[in-house]
Amino acid sequence: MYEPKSKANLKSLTHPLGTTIDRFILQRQNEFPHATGELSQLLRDIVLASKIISREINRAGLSGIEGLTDEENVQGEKQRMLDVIADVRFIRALVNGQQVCAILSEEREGIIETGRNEAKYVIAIDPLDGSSNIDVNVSVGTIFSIYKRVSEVGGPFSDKDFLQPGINQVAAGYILYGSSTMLVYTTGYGVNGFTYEPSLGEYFLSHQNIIQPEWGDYYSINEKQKDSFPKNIRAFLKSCKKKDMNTRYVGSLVGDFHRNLLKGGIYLYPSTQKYESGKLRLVYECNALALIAEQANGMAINGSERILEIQPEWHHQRVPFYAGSKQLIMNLQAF
Ligand code: P6P
Repeated sequence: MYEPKSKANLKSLTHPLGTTIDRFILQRQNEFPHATGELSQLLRDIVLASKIISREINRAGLSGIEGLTDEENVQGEKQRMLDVIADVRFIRALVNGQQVCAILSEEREGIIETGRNEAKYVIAIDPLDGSSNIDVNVSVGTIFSIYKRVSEVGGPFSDKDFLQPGINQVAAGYILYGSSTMLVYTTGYGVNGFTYEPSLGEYFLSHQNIIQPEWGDYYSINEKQKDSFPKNIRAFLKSCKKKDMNTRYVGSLVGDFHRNLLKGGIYLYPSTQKYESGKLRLVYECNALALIAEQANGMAINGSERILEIQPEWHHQRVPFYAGSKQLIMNLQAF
């Protein structure tokens, strides 16, 4: 057995950074004596699909799959080939993994039954958010949200399984396909980030126990429709300008959210003339990011209430979304 020269060596040998995501998931599962391993397997299914999507995205320009299909999705948005590929890959991995009884996807109007009625979880997913950025090589992301079903295990899923407030999520997170591919997730006990090493096909722990800075110098918003923003939002934006804060908006929610999570900042998508209830989706975009934000000591509101406490009425429901550094959100609330 290797005998390190000093304690310090041992420490460097056992430093948690470098732990693979599989080992991390297992370590966390072992902390819960009653854990059956089903949630761990579900997380591994997401990891698998994300590796496949990462590869597809990184070669999109070469394989001619960055373009548009001639289909529209439930959002009324033109579907891109990679939207469809990501949707199919995640659904296939989740169905084969057998840990969910139903799947809600941004790309599909209806909920997908997996035929696994014995499974106790359901998952809501935005397979590829911001995909219009792919052909200009800007980061895009997958967002996922996992709930314990409220319908009876063994029976069919119910719509109610997907209409739970975000506070009920058992796990949530995102994959950011950026300069590197990162997976960031929480099971309610802190937020951890893993960086993908394609040459090894492994994710390694790279950002342990992420805490969002209480302040930040970035605000992320598309001001094109500022004249139709609510008055308090316009007043808040004016105060940001007065403080000479930086505007950073890549037009990809996961990219903007992740930068603000690490550096401090606030992402805003208010109600606008075009999107009266805001553009972002509560169930498979805002709830997952709101749980990450709060678990990292940040905040996420719809203007008046915690995102996580909103009772969803519809699976594709839109809400105004303000998420980021605690002090910035509290300043916004003061307006
Ligand atoms: P706008 C991408 O379509 C998206 O859903 C988010 O990823 C992004 O933050 C937002 O919409 C961009 O919307 O209206 O600024 O183009």
